[in-house]
Amino acid sequence: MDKFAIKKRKVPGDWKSERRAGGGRESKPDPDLSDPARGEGNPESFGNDAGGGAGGPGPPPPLTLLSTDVRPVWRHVAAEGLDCDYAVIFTRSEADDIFLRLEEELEYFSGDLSRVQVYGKWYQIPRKQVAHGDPRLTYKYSGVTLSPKPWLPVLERIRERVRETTGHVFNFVLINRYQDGKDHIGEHRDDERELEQGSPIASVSFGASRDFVFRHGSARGGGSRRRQGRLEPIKLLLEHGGLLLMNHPTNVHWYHSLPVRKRVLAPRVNLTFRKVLRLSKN
Ligand SMILES: O=C(O)CCC(=O)C(=O)O
Repeated sequence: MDKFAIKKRKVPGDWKSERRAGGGRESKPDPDLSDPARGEGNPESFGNDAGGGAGGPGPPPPLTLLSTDVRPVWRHVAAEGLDCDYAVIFTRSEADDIFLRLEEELEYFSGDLSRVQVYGKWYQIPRKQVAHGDPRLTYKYSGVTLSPKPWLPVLERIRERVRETTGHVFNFVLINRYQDGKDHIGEHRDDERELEQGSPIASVSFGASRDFVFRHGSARGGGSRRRQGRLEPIKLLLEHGGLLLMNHPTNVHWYHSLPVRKRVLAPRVNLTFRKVLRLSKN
């Protein structure tokens, strides 16, 4: 049974990616993506053919219309209630440069802002975190209220590439830094009330490749649907310079996590661009 589909496709509403994708050939479902037991931290588990500016077949795009020479090869990842698109959108040298700048320029939150509250107890988060965005926005999750720092040029550069590639303009970015494979993020959904309803979340990664796992809400706690094997977890490898676009309603039905991967020794920085509403205080 075809539990989920992974296809190369253009991102809806993206007038540029059709040209850049250079083909739109459908690929077979990749069994690694449905089997979390296989290939822990295995760089082959998503394949790297989308990376480093390598495009699919087809004519080269007119140079005047592009701000970059990378040609994203989009993969559509779909399952019941899950709708995502993934592509590497930065060349290797761009991604290297951006990663260095992020490492030099970001100043992560500390103290109370680096803790979360779970069932009334406070925990230090197993990674570093900071938020940047438009003035006067706030973002509340797990008992913490984040006020974003102002945009930095390197963040605007990434945001602009995301806009060019997807057509979406984001006003807030939550940044997570994982020192190595011991740092992680637990299973959660991005469903905070500050998020504009129906808007996608654009997750861009730099540094070490890491597994990213989606699990359907009904599969949590060993529910019967899981036992029937109908909604298995979906694992993606998020690479250096890659963009995962999580479209609605993914975050309604599916939880995601970045699990521990002890074999990963290098750092990674992930940026989730979001559309945040300005909520009046109540
Ligand atoms: O680092 C990642 O890829 C995941 C980050 C994440 O889940 C989040 O910011 O909500």
